Amino acid sequence: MSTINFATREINFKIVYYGPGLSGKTTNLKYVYERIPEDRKGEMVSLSTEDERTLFFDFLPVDLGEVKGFKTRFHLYTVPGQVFYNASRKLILRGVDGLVFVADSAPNRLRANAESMRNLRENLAEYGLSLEDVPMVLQVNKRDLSDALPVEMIRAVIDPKQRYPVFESVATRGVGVFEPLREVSRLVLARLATPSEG
Ligand SMILES: Nc1nc2c(ncn2[C@@H]2O[C@H](COP(=O)(O)OP(=O)(O)O)[C@@H](O)[C@H]2O)c(=O)[nH]1
Ligand SMILES: [Mg+2]
Repeated sequence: MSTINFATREINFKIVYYGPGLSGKTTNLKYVYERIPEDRKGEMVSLSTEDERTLFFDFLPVDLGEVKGFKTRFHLYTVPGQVFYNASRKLILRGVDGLVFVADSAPNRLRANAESMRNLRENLAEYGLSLEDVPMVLQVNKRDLSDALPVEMIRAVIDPKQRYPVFESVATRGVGVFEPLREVSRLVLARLATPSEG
């Protein structure tokens, strides 16, 4: 749910990077953060749990401009992927406006991708939301692995109805990192413009 700050004339949007542990969510956020000019971003905040970190920061996109005289500020979050941090994952989804689901191309993570998507659905349900309520894009990461599974095989387990835009990436090299972010931002703004279609 976007929030409006009348004092700064900004609309705030919350984008959450979801997906199984070690799929590359933190790598994505760090890459994006590095690429944003100093004067357009806030601090990168890291909340440490035992061995995984929740990261977030906010920024003002250069290219998305204004909505009805308001600047847009995007808040990007990653969630801890491991099973026992579900309370943190659930909390981070509160007020989410858009999702980037980062899937792992490694063959031994196929099941983890599917489980993470199911977990996402369950956690959204606790807020009375379904996947249809929140714009989402899929980012199939680690395409550089020599044994990377075909994208369609991964999609078959996380998006069998082929509802979501799919992007391939190598987050460690910054390849395909901005495209999914740009698309989910576009979808989130489009929803704001036509809330009745939500
Ligand atoms: N080969 C390869 N490794 C990656 C890629 N993206 C991330 N990694 C590595 O995967 C590991 C987990 O990444 P991380 O961003 O911490 O995953 P997270 O748990 O989803 O936040 C790290 O060692 C990353 O360097 C990628 O595109 N290709
Ligand atoms: Mg991480």
